[in-house]
Amino acid sequence: MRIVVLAGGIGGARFLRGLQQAAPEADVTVIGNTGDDIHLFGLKVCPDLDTVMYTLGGGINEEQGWGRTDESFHVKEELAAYGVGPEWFGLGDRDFATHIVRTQMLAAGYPLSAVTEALCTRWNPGVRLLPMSDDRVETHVAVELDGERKVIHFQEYWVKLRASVAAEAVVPVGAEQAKPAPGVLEAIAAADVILFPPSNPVVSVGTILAVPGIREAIAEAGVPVVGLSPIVGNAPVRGMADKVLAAVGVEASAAAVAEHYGSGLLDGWLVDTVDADAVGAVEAAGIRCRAVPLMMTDTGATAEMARQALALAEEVR
Ligand code: GDP
Ligand code: FO1
Ligand code: CA
Repeated sequence: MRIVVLAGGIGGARFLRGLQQAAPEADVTVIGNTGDDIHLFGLKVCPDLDTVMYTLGGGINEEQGWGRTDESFHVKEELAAYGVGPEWFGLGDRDFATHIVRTQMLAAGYPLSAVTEALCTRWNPGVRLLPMSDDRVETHVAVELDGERKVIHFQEYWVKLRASVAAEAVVPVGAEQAKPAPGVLEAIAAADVILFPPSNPVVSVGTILAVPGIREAIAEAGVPVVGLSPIVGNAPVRGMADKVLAAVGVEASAAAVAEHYGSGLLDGWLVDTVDADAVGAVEAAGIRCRAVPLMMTDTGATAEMARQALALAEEVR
C-alpha cells in the first residue's frame, strides 16, 4: 500500500512512527513542511524535516521532541561569547553538523530535495522524505508588539515569544511562487491513501497545502484522504495551534479544524473520544468521522491511531 503523509514536526513525526508499526509493509512518502525553515549563522535550518528524520532515524531528543539526543551546546555558547545571536534558538552541536552539510550541499547547487535524500541515507528513516518544495517558503506572523504592528518569522513568534501575543495573520511568504518538489505530485497521484497526521493545521499542513498544485492534486487523487485532529478537548495537545487557528478565523476545536480542511479535501476525520460530541457536526459537513483515543502517549497507542485512520480510509473508499 502506498501512503502519502503531509507532516509538520513533532506531531507528524510521532504519528509516522506509529504508522510504521501499524503498517510495516507500507510504502510511505512524507511531504514535509519547510515553512518553518530559517537561516541562522549563515546556515539553513529545516526544523520539521529534521524532526521527522531524527525521530524515525533514532536520533531525536525524545523528551523535547525536536533536536538531537545526547546534545551539547558549546558552539552556541561560543557564538554568544562573541555577541553573535540569536540566543533564543537552541541549536546544539550535533544538530549544527546537519545544517552545515545541508548548507554546503545547497551552496554546491543541489536542491533541498536532493540534500534531504542525502541526509536521510545516514538516518534511514524508513520513509521517503520529500520537502514540500525546493523553493524558499517562510512562514511569517503579524503581531502587535509595543503598540506597533510587526511581521516576524514564525520561529521568532513561537520560540522567542512563546506565542504570548495574538497572531493577527499568518503568511507563508513565497508559497504562491513555489513549485512542489520533484516527486511530490507523482507520489500524491500514485497514493492509495493520503493521511493528515495530527500536525498543526495552519503552520504545518496549511503551509504544505499553500504550495500551488498540492491541494489540487490531493483533491483530484481519487483516493481516501483521512486526517487526525491535533486539537483535543478544544485545545492543542502541545504548541500554539490555537493562536494560529485564531489568526485564520478558525475556532480551536476538532470539528472546526475538519470543516476548515473541508469535505472537498477530507473524506474522513478522527477526533479524540473526549470530543465524541463533535462527530455529528463533522459528518453534517460531509466528512465521515469517528471518535477514538488520539493521545500519542507511546508508539503502541500511536500505532492504534494509525490503524483507525487506515480503517476509516477503507470505510470511505
Ligand atoms: P510541530 O511542527 O513540531 O509543531 O509539529 P506538527 O505540526 O507536526 O504537530 C503539532 C501538533 O501536534 C500540535 O497542534 C499538537 O496539538 C499536536 N499533537 C502533539 N501531540 C499530540 C497527541 O498526542 N495527540 C494529538 N491528537 N495531537 C498531538
Ligand atoms: N523549539 C523550541 O521551542 N525552542 C528551540 O530552541 C528550538 C530549537 C530548534 C532547533 C532545531 C530544530 O530542528 C528545531 C528546534 N525547535 C525549537 C523546534 C522548532 O520550533 C520547530 O519549528 C517546531 O516544529 C515548531 O513548529
Ligand atoms: Ca513545525
